[in-house]
Amino acid sequence: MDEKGVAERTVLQLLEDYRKKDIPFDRVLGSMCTRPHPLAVKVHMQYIETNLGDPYLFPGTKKIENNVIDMLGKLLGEPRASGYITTGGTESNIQALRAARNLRRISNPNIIVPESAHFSFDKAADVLGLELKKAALDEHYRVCPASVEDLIDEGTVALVGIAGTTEFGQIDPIDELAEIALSNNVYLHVDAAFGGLVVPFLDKKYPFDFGVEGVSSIMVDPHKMGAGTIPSSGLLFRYESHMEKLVTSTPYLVSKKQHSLTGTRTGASIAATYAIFKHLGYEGYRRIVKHCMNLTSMVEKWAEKFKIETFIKPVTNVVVLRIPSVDNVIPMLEERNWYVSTTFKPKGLRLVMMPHITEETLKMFLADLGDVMEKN
Ligand code: 0PR
Repeated sequence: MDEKGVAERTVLQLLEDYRKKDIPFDRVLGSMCTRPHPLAVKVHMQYIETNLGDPYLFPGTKKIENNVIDMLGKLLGEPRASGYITTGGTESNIQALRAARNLRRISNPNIIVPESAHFSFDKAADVLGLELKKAALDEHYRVCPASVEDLIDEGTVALVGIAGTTEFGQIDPIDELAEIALSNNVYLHVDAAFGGLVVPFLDKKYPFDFGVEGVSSIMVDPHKMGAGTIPSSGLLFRYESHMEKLVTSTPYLVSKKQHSLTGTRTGASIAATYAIFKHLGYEGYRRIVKHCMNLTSMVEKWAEKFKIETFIKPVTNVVVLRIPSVDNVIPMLEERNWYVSTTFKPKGLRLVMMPHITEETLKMFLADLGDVMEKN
């Protein structure tokens, strides 16, 4: 900061220049975020002053949060689920595992996650003092239940399954994990950050939510496939008693307890999530998912035509192409103003077909990708 401020228009000009350096979503084919729905943006601005760190002052906004949790509970198979809206998938995963750890309170606790788990679990394990055990995957990059079973011991406080893995969009066999969890009396958390707003709207049905007995908690991020504003992730517990393991008392406030990890937290993205859930309904999300799955099929057909393998037959709207020297291809695509991503192990070109991508954009991209590969 300087001693003297500058005119508003100067500041806005400075910011416009910075913003121009960002990549517009139309050129992004490798991100799990998307342009928020215009209604979400409008409502976000209307609720910009709200702080659910103090629900006593914002009882209306608190009711909205409860409504969003009810809507998510209904979508995910348990209308009576308890929960709250966190700042994102990372906070949701940390908090779910914190509840699981606090339920047992044993020394040297460990958790078992699939090898495909998002790095937020590394953070969670570090923050919570948990040993992180990684279970092997099968040839379709789904977690191998036998490997999970092998890793379980008396220190295991939670198992994790993923519905929509970060790299391949794959869905773990949650029903098989649930059986293992039930027979070993262990907590099961489902990371549906990406898939929670995809899987329920696919033609093919997958058991992944509270409909599966043995699933203790689920999280899903409206700021990914929900087209909500950042930050928005729903964390849901089947039993209120599990959520109560997150309670911290807030003695000097009028509302006497908090479950969230953060204190001050925005109600803006929560109201925005409420607005789009109400506005789009299941029908709207089915339409969005259909669009994204159509794009996914377009990529698959293109790959088939050019004899390029996909590592798995896409299950959700993520396609990973086996492309030789993919690391050379990325900068060549960047030169043409396309932004994609790669998987880590095995290495492939990772395309995420998000709602902001149109058929025209995809056709232009695939033409450029073909061209670049020929030149490489
Ligand atoms: N769980 C899964 C399955 C995820 O894919 C992610 C993030 C998280 C948890 C953590 O969520 P938050 O980032 O909300 O805390 N997945 C995306 C990824 O790593 C996040 C992302 C989104 C990264 C857009 C880059 C980007 O441009 O790919």
